[in-house]
Amino acid sequence: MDYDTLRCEIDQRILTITLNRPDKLNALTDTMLRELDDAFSQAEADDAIHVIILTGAGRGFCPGQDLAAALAQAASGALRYGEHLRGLYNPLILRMRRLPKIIIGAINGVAAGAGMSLALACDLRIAAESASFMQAFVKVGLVPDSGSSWLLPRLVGPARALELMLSGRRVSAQEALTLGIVNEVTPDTDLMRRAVELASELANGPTVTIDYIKSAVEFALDHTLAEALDKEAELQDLAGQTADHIEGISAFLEKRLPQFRGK
Ligand code: LHQ
Repeated sequence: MDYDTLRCEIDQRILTITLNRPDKLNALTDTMLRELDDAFSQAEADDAIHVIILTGAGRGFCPGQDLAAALAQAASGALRYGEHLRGLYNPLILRMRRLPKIIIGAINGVAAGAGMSLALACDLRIAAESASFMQAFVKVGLVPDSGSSWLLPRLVGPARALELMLSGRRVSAQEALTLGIVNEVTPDTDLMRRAVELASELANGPTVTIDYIKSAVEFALDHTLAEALDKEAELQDLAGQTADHIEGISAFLEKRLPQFRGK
């Protein structure tokens, strides 16, 4: 995985994708969006990758769409935003949500606009103490996009989501923890160590089942209880046929730690 705007490293079944335009706090360009989509697509196909960490180089996570590029496109009339979103952002967000592997956002700095959406599209978020979150769209006269209108209310409830969207204010990592936007906050210097520790736990777990758990929650969020019960039964049927399930029960009965193999 060799890219212009990303750094990708694979170690111990963990792929770390680092957004890499630190001078612009990793603002999203068309190239970066295409490269991100490609990296996630390759991660999906690669059996050697069990968990993905998404982070940013330098002091920012991602401040959203590169506004200079957006202005150039808008001024030239070359591309309407709707077309831009449908062509590049929306497929990426859907790919992340549908990817049968856990994505951990290691939020190292400010996540604003579509950069916050990108953070929200991860399955779990660990934030550095100095990280922050902004629904910055309103500040530039735009509506929340790239999934924010769907993802944020589900995390914090509609009233809090609206308040953040209407004010565009900056939310600290600590407040994000209280609101339920992030799972945990670490000292800045500990962020990647903790993200890798969590990723390792997951990568060494029953990964097939872990992927089913992700898809069960994703499914339940926009289906009825009856449909979710049926989905649980379908997925439990599959989980019950994995070698890791047999290993989990055997380890319990033999009073030892399980050795999961992701099968
Ligand atoms: C940037 C950006 C940026 C370019 C910092 N672009 N350069 C819209 C259109 C189409 C389709 C898709 O979706 C969207 C939705 C969006 O995502 S709209 C964008 C929403 N985001 C924003 O409005 C955030 C804009 N950025 C800021 O408000 C600030 O930069 C924050 C609060 C994030 C950080 O502030 P500071 O820590 O004070 O850093 P800074 O402002 O000095 O930025 C550092 C550099 O990064 C600077 O470049 P320079 O060459 O002057 O040093 C900024 O221009 C650049 N940068 N965000 N989105």
